[in-house]
Amino acid sequence: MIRDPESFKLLIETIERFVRERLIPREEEVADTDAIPADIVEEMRRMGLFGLTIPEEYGGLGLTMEEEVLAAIALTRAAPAFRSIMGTNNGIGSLGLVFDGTEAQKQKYLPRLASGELIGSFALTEPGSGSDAGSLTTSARRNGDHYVINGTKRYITNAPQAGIFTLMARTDAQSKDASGVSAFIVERATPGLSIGKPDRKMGQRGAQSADVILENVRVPAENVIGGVEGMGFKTAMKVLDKARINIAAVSVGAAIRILDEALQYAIDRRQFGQPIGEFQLVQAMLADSQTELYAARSMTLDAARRRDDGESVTMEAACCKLYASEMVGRVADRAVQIHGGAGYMQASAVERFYRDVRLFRLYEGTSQIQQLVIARQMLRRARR
Ligand code: COS
Repeated sequence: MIRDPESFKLLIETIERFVRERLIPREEEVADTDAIPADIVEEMRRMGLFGLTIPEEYGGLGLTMEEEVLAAIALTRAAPAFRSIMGTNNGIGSLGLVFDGTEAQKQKYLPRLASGELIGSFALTEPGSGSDAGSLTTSARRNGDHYVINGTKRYITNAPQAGIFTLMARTDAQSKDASGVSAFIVERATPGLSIGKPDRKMGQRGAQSADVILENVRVPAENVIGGVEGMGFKTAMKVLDKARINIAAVSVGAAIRILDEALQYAIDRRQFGQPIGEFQLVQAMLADSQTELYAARSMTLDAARRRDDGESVTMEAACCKLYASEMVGRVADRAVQIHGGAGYMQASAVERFYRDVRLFRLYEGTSQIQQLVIARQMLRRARR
């Protein structure tokens, strides 16, 4: 749902200009330094990009899902690392609070997340628990009006920059499954919390992730999200349902950029006396990419609109994440192929995107987890 087409058009045009004039020219610098330049982060803050999805009453723009998808598509025509720095505040790093936080928790943290003063991060995965998120072992033991948290969280996006973590830990030591998990807001400055060295990844340089290590970290009981124990896994799943539509949109945005690069190369590059884009075998790669991109964009917008209409979209979100993240992998592969040897060189944007987009099939649930979620939902709906 687009609430006010006129002002939304202005927002998208502003984002597109920012991407074209400010972000794309700095992509190589980001890849070389593995960081987003401070002046760019400051501009993002001023533009309100950290609070796109945070409700207006807490200082954000309160975008609907359809608006968020269109904004994400516009933003991710630049290297995905740019989107990553504000991605957690608009997604997994704030949604737990937005969905299930108490009013006091929302008042305390959401305005600072919306302004970008604070970076929010989401800590679910552990060394021994990835796809099987319900088996996590980080423990939170109640001690008076505090919990004492011990454990390690792994591959946590924006951990080096984060001011707060939405962190899932086991409050019921007797349980082994999702039922004993609670969600906490843990502040970075809490004694006993430390951050590992930034991970060295295949791609997405500039989007940092790291371990979060908790050694006897004392967190006030009032920081249990929603104030109720045992609801943390459900909070995490609700967060991921929404975030998966966003990753689908991000995949679409990246695919648009990658295909633009391939198309331009097919026009400029001449072999056998003509632009390679005149050859039917190259045209087939362009056409397949365009078709799949259109399909992914259409389904992502459909899921977003359904969500805005109040439908439960667990299955549709997983369908979009699965299809769009696989689609952008194929598009990136063909773009490298169209570039030939030039596409294998680090100077080319498609080489970098080829590595960057590989992550979309892995995080926020692998393709195989999406298949599992889709099939489970199909069976559940059929049995009703
Ligand atoms: N929304 C709300 N509640 C949900 C839910 C959703 N989308 N999905 C599951 N739940 C609830 C279930 O209803 C169940 O509650 P009840 O016991 O009251 O019925 C509870 O959560 C446990 O669900 P389930 O039994 O399906 O959990 P599983 O342990 O089988 O795990 C998967 C389900 C595999 C789907 C889940 O662990 C998952 O998504 N794993 C991937 C994690 C991931 O994406 N990690 C990426 C890192 S985070 S960036």
